[in-house]
Amino acid sequence: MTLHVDEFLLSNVSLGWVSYTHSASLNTRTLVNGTHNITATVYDASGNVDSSSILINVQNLLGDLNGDGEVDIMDISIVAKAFNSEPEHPDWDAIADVNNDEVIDILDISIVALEFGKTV
Ligand SMILES: [Ca+2]
Ligand SMILES: [Ca+2]
Repeated sequence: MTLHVDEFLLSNVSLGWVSYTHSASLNTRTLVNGTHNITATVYDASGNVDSSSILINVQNLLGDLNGDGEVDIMDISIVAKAFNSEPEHPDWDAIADVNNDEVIDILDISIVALEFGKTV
C-alpha cells in the first residue's frame, strides 16, 4: 500500500506541490474475508489533521498459501517445508499454520489437501 501526496491545500488554496510518498505493508491474507476500511491520516506541525479512506474487498481462498488463486501442489509444498515447526523454529512459516494453532503439522496439510483443486 502506498500513499502519495502531491499537493497541500489550505481552505482549498494550494500551499504548493510537494512530492511525498509513504509506504506501508498489509498482508491481506491475514484478514478475514469481507470489506475492510483503510484510512490514511495526515498531521501537520500546527495540529491540523486530515484523513481519507478507501474500502478493500478481501476474498482469501482457504489453502491458497501463495496467493495465486488456486490450491495446488505449491501450497502443499509450503506446508511441507515448514512441517513440524513452531514459532521461533528456523523452518517456521506463519502462512503455513493454516489453523493458527502455532504448530505446523498434519492438520495444516489436511486442510490444504481438502481444498486442493479449488480456485478463486
Ligand atoms: Ca496457491
Ligand atoms: Ca497449525
